[in-house]
Amino acid sequence: MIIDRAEVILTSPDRNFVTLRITTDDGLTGLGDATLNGRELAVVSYLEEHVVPLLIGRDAARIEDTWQFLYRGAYWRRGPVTMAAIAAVDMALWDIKGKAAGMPVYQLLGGASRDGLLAYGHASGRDLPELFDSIRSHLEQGYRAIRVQTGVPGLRSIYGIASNATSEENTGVRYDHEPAQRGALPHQEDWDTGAYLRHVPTVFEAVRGEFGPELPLLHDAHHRLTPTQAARLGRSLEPFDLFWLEDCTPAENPEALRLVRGHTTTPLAIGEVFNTVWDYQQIIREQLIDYVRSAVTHTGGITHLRRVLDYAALYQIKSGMHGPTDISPVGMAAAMHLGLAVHNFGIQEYMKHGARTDAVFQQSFTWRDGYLHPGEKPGLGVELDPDESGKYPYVRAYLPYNRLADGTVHDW
Ligand code: KDG
Ligand code: MG
Repeated sequence: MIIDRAEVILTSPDRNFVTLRITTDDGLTGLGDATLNGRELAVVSYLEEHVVPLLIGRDAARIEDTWQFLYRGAYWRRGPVTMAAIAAVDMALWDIKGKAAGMPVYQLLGGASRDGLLAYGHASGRDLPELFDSIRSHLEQGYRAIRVQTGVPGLRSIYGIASNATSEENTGVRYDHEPAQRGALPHQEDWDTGAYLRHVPTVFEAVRGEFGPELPLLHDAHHRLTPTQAARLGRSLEPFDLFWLEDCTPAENPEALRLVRGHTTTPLAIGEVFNTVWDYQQIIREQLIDYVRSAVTHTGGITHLRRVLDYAALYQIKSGMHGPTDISPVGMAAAMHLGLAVHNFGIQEYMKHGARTDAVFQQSFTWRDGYLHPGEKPGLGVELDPDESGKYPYVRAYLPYNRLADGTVHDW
């Protein structure tokens, strides 16, 4: 199992995806996801220029050693570009190991700890009627847990609200199943924390009134609040029994969560922009969070995220792996295998990809009654169709950003 070839495939079926394909001398292939939303070419270059030459001739079976070699050997450690590149290699090697063993990757990780993975979807609307329709549509699709985002009165467009995204044909703004307006230059959105903090509890009160007390509800604050604002939001949402409040404060300041934690029992989730176990070290040790939000794709692959989750398990902290549409079907499959195997699985984010993406990536996972399962194919269970991927060249696309009413750039 010597690595013979490694190629980076950049394709944009419904959005951009960066995929690494490793081929061994005995003809096995493995896929890894290295998609970094809005910065895709940086990872392509990192892989092509700096990682691929190191892989040729290596033993594909030595996953741990390859991880340590790429991480420690680079001297320049951590960061989203490096860790997405390492993640792609790691996933591809697990895929190959599974195929060589004739087993799905979750079996190699210790076997299934459960029958399926509870998943949540993204409901959103500019106002309550639109939001309720979106929640009903998600329930009809089988979701048993729902993230709730709404427009805020007085703000024209807010990230995470699918229905305020207009079509590419009309506006030149690229819109896909991720509820974001993305474009060849970043789209500017507005933000007003006061208006948001006043509005969100009224939304959850209305949702509980309409859908009852049992439906697990989640909310994402997208890193926009100060510690005191986050504490206030967590407290004001307590009567509505959230499954979690996500990314309440910016990721660079882990101490902020001490203040939040000290004032609210609303469960906290964080980490979709974290890359390593060291980003989590303090907040796990101090028990400042309840859920680890990392994607396999952005946290050094299965090998490293497993390490984060095992550490989290010591403190009764569970997984809540990132799974929006910018995680490719390969990254989603890796998350599903890992989530099925670890004991401290919490919930899996799951947004459906578009039809073009599903044609590029042939997948073997199942979605039944609100639960995901990675399937029983050897490896990760995803194959890439080169004819389909070749139809969709890269399209530059940025995430949006925010400004306050006075023109100040606000936290993401
Ligand atoms: O690339 C950024 C998106 O993946 C992110 O904004 C989506 O916050 C998100 C989520 O929770 O899925
Ligand atoms: Mg998020």
